[in-house]
Amino acid sequence: MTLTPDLLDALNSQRIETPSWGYGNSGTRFKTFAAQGAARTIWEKLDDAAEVHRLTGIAPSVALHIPWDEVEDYGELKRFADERGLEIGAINPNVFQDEGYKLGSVTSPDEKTREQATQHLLDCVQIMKQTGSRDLSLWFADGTNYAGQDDLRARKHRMRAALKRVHDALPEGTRMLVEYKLFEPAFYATDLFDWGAAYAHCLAIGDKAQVLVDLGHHAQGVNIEQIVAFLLDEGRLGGFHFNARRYADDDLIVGTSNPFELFCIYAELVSAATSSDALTRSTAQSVAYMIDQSHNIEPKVEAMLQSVLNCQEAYAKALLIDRDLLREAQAAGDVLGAHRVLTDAFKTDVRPLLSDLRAEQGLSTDPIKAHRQSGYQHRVAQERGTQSGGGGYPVKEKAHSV
Ligand code: PSV
Ligand code: MN
Ligand code: MN
Repeated sequence: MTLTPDLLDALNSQRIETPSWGYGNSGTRFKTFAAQGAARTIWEKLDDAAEVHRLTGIAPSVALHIPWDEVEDYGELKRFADERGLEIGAINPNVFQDEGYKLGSVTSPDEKTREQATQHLLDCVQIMKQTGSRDLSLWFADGTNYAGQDDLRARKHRMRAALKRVHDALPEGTRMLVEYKLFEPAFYATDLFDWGAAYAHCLAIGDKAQVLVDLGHHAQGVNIEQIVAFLLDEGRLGGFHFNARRYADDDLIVGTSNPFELFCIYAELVSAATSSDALTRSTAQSVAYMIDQSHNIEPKVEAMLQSVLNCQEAYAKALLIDRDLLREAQAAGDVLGAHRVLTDAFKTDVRPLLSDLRAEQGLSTDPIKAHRQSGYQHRVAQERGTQSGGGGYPVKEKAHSV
């Protein structure tokens, strides 16, 4: 298989954003394992992200989590990122770790708490302006644990009001990505419990609101690629949080337990990007591809490299689908023939192709090997040591994994 100009163009323009919180220590509710050389500050997290980008060439932006990544001067943070060839990606406001959020943040029955949370979201809009970020990425831990604990419709209205207020404060050319999750930390009802709820809010509040699909946030067996296709077609798919899960929101390395799902998702995106429908096409072309993982026992930088490379492989395979043949088989009602067109692409070993791509780009053909040989991990372990806690999620305050 050779790198045709079209393939080369598409693969050259692939982008995957990495999360600051994937570079620091993190854990489950049982324990945070201290990783040697794990980044302790946002500055070190940016250094690690720059290493992932240097080796892969496709991870030039980093998502921030506020206040975990709070700094005095965001202009300085932006300059620091610029110097490393990075951009600041999505801003993720944290409205789930204050004492006051026990009953919810923007949906809390307490008006003062709602105001505090909404104010934090608005502060994050200011941080977007200072860092050049284009996406405000919203995930809420809000929900209830018992039937009758709170009024479900009232909570919906509170969510809508907060989202609307923040939406209307967004600068032109930016957007809000609304993430849903079926459960956890709330166990009876979650305010943004599925894509339909997120979509309904987005439709009601305005054009700058789009849905974010986190692969870990669905019930077992849900067909995520179908949700993706639907939202693309409606012009409301804003972005992804890539990870892999088996049981709940496990936040494992994307493409490890779910390679076929990841491929099918990319297959929908590739198909939508060339759709004859202008809205579907432009939606597909502006999707934010982000990783949301919490590596608990893996070396941080290597885990992130693996994640980015798994996305690159899935995308490359999706680009190889013979679309004409697929359409023919579908039109002829050839059930298994159509399926085989997809699986032929999925089963193709794209590693030689990607190695050629990297050679073209002047990168090392094997980024993981290059990382292992570079001495980076050894150097940061010497410089940063092994810190318990610190960075990433302060786990004792979390209900489960990230
Ligand atoms: C919690 O489930 C979560 O993993 C969400 O996916 C958020 O995107 C992430 O934490 C960061 O706040
Ligand atoms: Mn997420
Ligand atoms: Mn999650």
